[in-house]
Amino acid sequence: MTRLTHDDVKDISENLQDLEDFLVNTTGRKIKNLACEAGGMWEHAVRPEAFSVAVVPVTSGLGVISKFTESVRDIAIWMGFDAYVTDATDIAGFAEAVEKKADMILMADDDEFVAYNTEARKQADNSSCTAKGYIAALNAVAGTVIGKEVLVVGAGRVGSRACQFLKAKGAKVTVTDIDVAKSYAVAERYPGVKVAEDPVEAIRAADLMINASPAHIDSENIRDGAIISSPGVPHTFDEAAYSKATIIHDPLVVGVSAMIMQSAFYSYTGCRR
Ligand code: PYL
Repeated sequence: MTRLTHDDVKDISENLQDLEDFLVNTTGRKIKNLACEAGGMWEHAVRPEAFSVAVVPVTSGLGVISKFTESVRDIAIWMGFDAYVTDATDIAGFAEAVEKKADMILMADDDEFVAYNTEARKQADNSSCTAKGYIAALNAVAGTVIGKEVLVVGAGRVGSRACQFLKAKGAKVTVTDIDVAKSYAVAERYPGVKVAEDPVEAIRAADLMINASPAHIDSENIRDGAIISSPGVPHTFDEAAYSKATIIHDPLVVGVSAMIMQSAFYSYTGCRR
Protein backbone atom coordinates (compact mmCIF):
# COMPACT_ATOMS: atom_id res chain seq x y z
CA MET A 1 0.00 0.00 0.00
CA THR A 2 1.49 3.35 -1.02
CA ARG A 3 2.01 5.60 1.99
CA LEU A 4 0.39 9.01 1.80
CA THR A 5 2.48 12.13 2.33
CA HIS A 6 1.67 15.37 4.15
CA ASP A 7 1.25 16.99 0.74
CA ASP A 8 -1.45 14.44 -0.14
CA VAL A 9 -3.53 15.23 2.96
CA LYS A 10 -2.73 18.83 3.95
CA ASP A 11 -5.66 20.39 2.06
CA ILE A 12 -8.28 17.67 2.50
CA SER A 13 -10.21 19.31 5.32
CA GLU A 14 -10.58 22.68 3.60
CA ASN A 15 -11.44 21.07 0.25
CA LEU A 16 -14.24 18.77 1.44
CA GLN A 17 -16.92 21.01 -0.07
CA ASP A 18 -15.09 21.11 -3.43
CA LEU A 19 -14.80 17.32 -3.43
CA GLU A 20 -18.47 16.97 -2.51
CA ASP A 21 -19.45 19.31 -5.37
CA PHE A 22 -17.28 17.28 -7.78
CA LEU A 23 -18.82 13.99 -6.62
CA VAL A 24 -22.36 15.36 -6.93
CA ASN A 25 -21.59 16.58 -10.47
CA THR A 26 -20.01 13.30 -11.59
CA THR A 27 -21.74 10.60 -9.55
CA GLY A 28 -24.87 12.38 -8.36
CA ARG A 29 -23.91 11.44 -4.80
CA LYS A 30 -22.60 13.40 -1.83
CA ILE A 31 -19.67 11.99 0.17
CA LYS A 32 -21.98 10.38 2.73
CA ASN A 33 -24.36 8.94 0.10
CA LEU A 34 -21.45 7.30 -1.72
CA ALA A 35 -20.10 5.94 1.58
CA CYS A 36 -23.47 4.33 2.29
CA GLU A 37 -23.81 2.90 -1.22
CA ALA A 38 -20.29 1.46 -0.86
CA GLY A 39 -21.53 -0.77 1.95
CA GLY A 40 -25.05 -1.29 0.65
CA MET A 41 -26.38 0.70 3.60
CA TRP A 42 -29.46 2.87 4.04
CA GLU A 43 -28.12 6.30 5.01
CA HIS A 44 -30.71 6.91 7.71
CA ALA A 45 -30.04 3.58 9.43
CA VAL A 46 -27.14 5.30 11.19
CA ARG A 47 -27.53 8.25 13.61
CA PRO A 48 -24.04 9.83 13.30
CA GLU A 49 -24.68 12.40 16.01
CA ALA A 50 -25.02 9.49 18.44
CA PHE A 51 -21.51 8.28 17.66
CA SER A 52 -18.34 9.55 19.30
CA VAL A 53 -15.41 8.83 17.00
CA ALA A 54 -11.81 8.89 18.28
CA VAL A 55 -8.91 9.13 15.85
CA VAL A 56 -5.60 8.04 17.38
CA PRO A 57 -2.27 9.21 15.92
CA VAL A 58 0.15 6.27 15.57
CA THR A 59 3.91 6.93 15.68
CA SER A 60 5.15 3.43 14.75
CA GLY A 61 7.15 2.73 11.60
CA LEU A 62 7.60 5.88 9.53
CA GLY A 63 5.65 7.85 12.12
CA VAL A 64 2.69 10.19 11.92
CA ILE A 65 1.73 11.96 8.72
CA SER A 66 1.09 15.60 9.57
CA LYS A 67 -2.66 16.40 9.16
CA PHE A 68 -3.60 12.74 8.54
CA THR A 69 -5.57 12.22 11.77
CA GLU A 70 -7.07 15.71 11.56
CA SER A 71 -8.24 14.93 8.01
CA VAL A 72 -9.83 11.67 9.16
CA ARG A 73 -11.52 13.54 12.04
CA ASP A 74 -12.88 16.20 9.67
CA ILE A 75 -14.25 13.60 7.27
CA ALA A 76 -16.19 12.07 10.19
CA ILE A 77 -17.45 15.52 11.29
CA TRP A 78 -18.45 16.27 7.67
CA MET A 79 -20.80 13.27 7.85
CA GLY A 80 -22.28 14.39 11.17
CA PHE A 81 -20.26 12.31 13.62
CA ASP A 82 -18.92 13.66 16.92
CA ALA A 83 -15.19 13.16 16.17
CA TYR A 84 -11.90 14.15 17.77
CA VAL A 85 -8.19 13.37 17.64
CA THR A 86 -6.89 11.96 20.94
CA ASP A 87 -4.36 14.09 22.85
CA ALA A 88 -2.13 11.05 23.29
CA THR A 89 -0.70 8.83 20.56
CA ASP A 90 -0.44 5.04 20.17
CA ILE A 91 -1.50 2.89 23.14
CA ALA A 92 -1.99 5.90 25.39
CA GLY A 93 -4.22 7.36 22.70
CA PHE A 94 -6.20 4.14 22.47
CA ALA A 95 -6.56 4.10 26.29
CA GLU A 96 -7.72 7.74 26.17
CA ALA A 97 -10.37 6.84 23.59
CA VAL A 98 -11.56 3.97 25.78
CA GLU A 99 -11.65 6.23 28.87
CA LYS A 100 -13.69 8.76 26.88
CA LYS A 101 -16.04 5.89 25.90
CA ALA A 102 -15.53 6.36 22.18
CA ASP A 103 -18.03 4.37 20.11
CA MET A 104 -15.51 4.05 17.27
CA ILE A 105 -11.71 4.20 17.28
CA LEU A 106 -9.70 4.78 14.10
CA MET A 107 -5.97 4.03 13.94
CA ALA A 108 -3.49 3.65 11.08
CA ASP A 109 0.08 2.40 11.02
CA ASP A 110 2.13 1.88 7.85
CA ASP A 111 0.31 -1.36 7.02
CA GLU A 112 -3.19 -1.33 8.51
CA PHE A 113 -5.94 1.26 8.95
CA VAL A 114 -9.06 0.22 10.84
CA ALA A 115 -12.23 1.75 12.25
CA TYR A 116 -13.15 -0.33 15.31
CA ASN A 117 -16.74 -0.20 16.56
CA THR A 118 -16.37 -0.67 20.34
CA GLU A 119 -20.03 -1.53 20.86
CA ALA A 120 -20.40 -4.11 18.08
CA ARG A 121 -16.80 -5.29 18.60
CA LYS A 122 -16.26 -5.28 14.84
CA GLN A 123 -13.91 -3.33 12.55
CA ALA A 124 -13.96 -1.92 9.04
CA ASP A 125 -10.67 -1.80 7.13
CA ASN A 126 -9.50 0.90 4.77
CA SER A 127 -8.48 -1.35 1.85
CA SER A 128 -11.88 -3.07 1.58
CA CYS A 129 -13.84 0.14 2.09
CA THR A 130 -11.70 2.05 -0.40
CA ALA A 131 -12.38 -0.64 -3.00
CA LYS A 132 -16.12 -0.52 -2.23
CA GLY A 133 -16.21 3.27 -2.28
CA TYR A 134 -14.58 3.52 -5.69
CA ILE A 135 -16.76 0.74 -7.06
CA ALA A 136 -19.81 2.70 -5.87
CA ALA A 137 -18.50 5.76 -7.73
CA LEU A 138 -17.86 3.75 -10.91
CA ASN A 139 -21.29 2.15 -10.63
CA ALA A 140 -22.94 5.57 -10.24
CA VAL A 141 -21.24 7.17 -13.25
CA ALA A 142 -21.64 4.09 -15.47
CA GLY A 143 -25.26 3.57 -14.43
CA THR A 144 -24.42 0.04 -13.39
CA VAL A 145 -21.45 -2.37 -13.49
CA ILE A 146 -23.70 -5.42 -13.65
CA GLY A 147 -22.89 -7.41 -16.78
CA LYS A 148 -20.26 -4.87 -17.84
CA GLU A 149 -16.55 -5.38 -18.51
CA VAL A 150 -14.48 -3.68 -15.81
CA LEU A 151 -10.68 -3.57 -15.81
CA VAL A 152 -8.94 -3.46 -12.44
CA VAL A 153 -5.44 -1.99 -12.76
CA GLY A 154 -3.25 -3.12 -9.88
CA ALA A 155 -3.50 -6.48 -8.09
CA GLY A 156 -2.50 -5.20 -4.66
CA ARG A 157 -4.71 -5.02 -1.56
CA VAL A 158 -7.24 -2.53 -2.92
CA GLY A 159 -7.19 -3.96 -6.45
CA SER A 160 -7.69 -7.56 -5.33
CA ARG A 161 -10.61 -6.55 -3.10
CA ALA A 162 -12.04 -4.55 -6.00
CA CYS A 163 -11.96 -7.75 -8.12
CA GLN A 164 -13.71 -9.66 -5.36
CA PHE A 165 -16.46 -7.07 -4.83
CA LEU A 166 -16.97 -6.29 -8.54
CA LYS A 167 -17.39 -9.99 -9.29
CA ALA A 168 -19.90 -10.28 -6.44
CA LYS A 169 -21.82 -7.34 -7.94
CA GLY A 170 -22.07 -9.14 -11.31
CA ALA A 171 -19.42 -7.27 -13.31
CA LYS A 172 -17.17 -9.03 -15.83
CA VAL A 173 -13.78 -8.46 -14.22
CA THR A 174 -10.30 -8.43 -15.73
CA VAL A 175 -7.25 -7.72 -13.60
CA THR A 176 -3.88 -6.47 -14.82
CA ASP A 177 -0.63 -5.70 -13.04
CA ILE A 178 2.99 -5.22 -14.09
CA ASP A 179 3.65 -8.27 -11.91
CA VAL A 180 1.70 -10.93 -13.84
CA ALA A 181 2.05 -13.41 -10.97
CA LYS A 182 0.00 -11.05 -8.75
CA SER A 183 -2.74 -10.96 -11.37
CA TYR A 184 -2.86 -14.75 -11.59
CA ALA A 185 -2.94 -15.02 -7.80
CA VAL A 186 -6.04 -12.79 -7.74
CA ALA A 187 -7.68 -14.74 -10.59
CA GLU A 188 -7.03 -17.98 -8.73
CA ARG A 189 -8.51 -16.57 -5.52
CA TYR A 190 -11.60 -15.22 -7.29
CA PRO A 191 -12.56 -17.70 -10.06
CA GLY A 192 -14.13 -15.94 -13.02
CA VAL A 193 -11.74 -12.98 -12.89
CA LYS A 194 -9.76 -12.82 -16.13
CA VAL A 195 -6.08 -11.83 -16.40
CA ALA A 196 -4.70 -9.33 -18.91
CA GLU A 197 -0.94 -9.85 -19.01
CA ASP A 198 -0.20 -6.57 -20.81
CA PRO A 199 -1.48 -3.60 -18.74
CA VAL A 200 -1.09 -1.03 -21.57
CA GLU A 201 -3.01 -3.20 -24.04
CA ALA A 202 -5.73 -3.80 -21.44
CA ILE A 203 -6.06 -0.08 -20.60
CA ARG A 204 -6.31 0.77 -24.31
CA ALA A 205 -9.36 -1.51 -24.54
CA ALA A 206 -11.09 -0.49 -21.30
CA ASP A 207 -14.19 1.70 -21.00
CA LEU A 208 -14.64 1.09 -17.24
CA MET A 209 -11.65 0.98 -14.87
CA ILE A 210 -10.77 0.80 -11.23
CA ASN A 211 -7.21 2.12 -11.07
CA ALA A 212 -5.67 0.82 -7.84
CA SER A 213 -2.10 1.22 -9.05
CA PRO A 214 0.58 3.81 -8.26
CA ALA A 215 1.84 3.56 -11.84
CA HIS A 216 1.37 6.41 -14.31
CA ILE A 217 -1.20 5.86 -17.09
CA ASP A 218 -0.40 7.77 -20.32
CA SER A 219 -3.40 9.71 -21.60
CA GLU A 220 -2.73 8.34 -25.10
CA ASN A 221 -3.65 4.88 -23.78
CA ILE A 222 -7.00 6.02 -22.38
CA ARG A 223 -10.12 5.52 -24.50
CA ASP A 224 -12.34 8.51 -25.19
CA GLY A 225 -15.25 8.46 -22.78
CA ALA A 226 -13.63 6.00 -20.39
CA ILE A 227 -14.68 6.10 -16.74
CA ILE A 228 -11.72 5.71 -14.38
CA SER A 229 -12.47 5.34 -10.68
CA SER A 230 -9.01 5.82 -9.26
CA PRO A 231 -7.98 5.25 -5.62
CA GLY A 232 -4.35 4.81 -6.74
CA VAL A 233 -1.71 7.08 -5.20
CA PRO A 234 0.31 8.89 -6.42
CA HIS A 235 -2.36 10.30 -8.76
CA THR A 236 -0.62 11.32 -11.98
CA PHE A 237 -3.35 11.73 -14.60
CA ASP A 238 -2.69 14.82 -16.74
CA GLU A 239 -5.00 17.39 -18.36
CA ALA A 240 -5.18 15.32 -21.55
CA ALA A 241 -6.46 12.31 -19.57
CA TYR A 242 -9.12 14.45 -17.88
CA SER A 243 -10.24 15.77 -21.28
CA LYS A 244 -10.84 12.21 -22.56
CA ALA A 245 -12.20 10.41 -19.52
CA THR A 246 -14.25 10.85 -16.36
CA ILE A 247 -11.70 10.38 -13.60
CA ILE A 248 -12.67 10.14 -9.96
CA HIS A 249 -9.93 10.45 -7.37
CA ASP A 250 -9.13 11.65 -3.92
CA PRO A 251 -6.36 10.33 -1.66
CA LEU A 252 -8.39 9.58 1.47
CA VAL A 253 -12.01 10.77 1.67
CA VAL A 254 -13.89 8.13 -0.36
CA GLY A 255 -12.16 5.29 1.52
CA VAL A 256 -12.36 6.82 5.00
CA SER A 257 -16.00 7.89 4.69
CA ALA A 258 -16.91 4.35 3.57
CA MET A 259 -15.06 2.75 6.49
CA ILE A 260 -16.64 5.10 9.05
CA MET A 261 -20.15 4.40 7.74
CA GLN A 262 -19.42 0.66 7.58
CA SER A 263 -18.13 0.61 11.13
CA ALA A 264 -21.06 2.66 12.46
CA PHE A 265 -23.50 0.43 10.62
CA TYR A 266 -22.28 -2.60 12.62
CA SER A 267 -24.16 -1.13 15.60
CA TYR A 268 -27.41 -1.43 13.71
CA THR A 269 -27.04 -4.79 12.04
CA GLY A 270 -26.94 -7.08 15.04
CA CYS A 271 -23.35 -7.94 14.24
CA ARG A 272 -22.67 -8.48 17.90
CA ARG A 273 -21.82 -12.14 18.53
C1 PYL B 1 -4.61 5.01 4.63
C2 PYL B 1 -3.74 5.45 3.51
C3 PYL B 1 -4.38 5.30 2.14
C4 PYL B 1 -3.24 4.98 1.27
N1 PYL B 1 -2.18 4.64 1.98
C5 PYL B 1 -2.48 4.61 3.38
C6 PYL B 1 -1.37 5.20 4.22
O1 PYL B 1 -0.77 6.19 3.86
N2 PYL B 1 -1.13 4.57 5.37
C7 PYL B 1 -0.17 5.10 6.34
C8 PYL B 1 -0.94 5.95 7.36
C9 PYL B 1 0.01 6.33 8.50
C10 PYL B 1 -0.69 7.24 9.52
C11 PYL B 1 0.20 7.61 10.68
C12 PYL B 1 -0.54 8.60 11.59
O2 PYL B 1 -0.51 9.81 11.28
O3 PYL B 1 -1.16 8.14 12.56
N3 PYL B 1 0.60 6.40 11.46
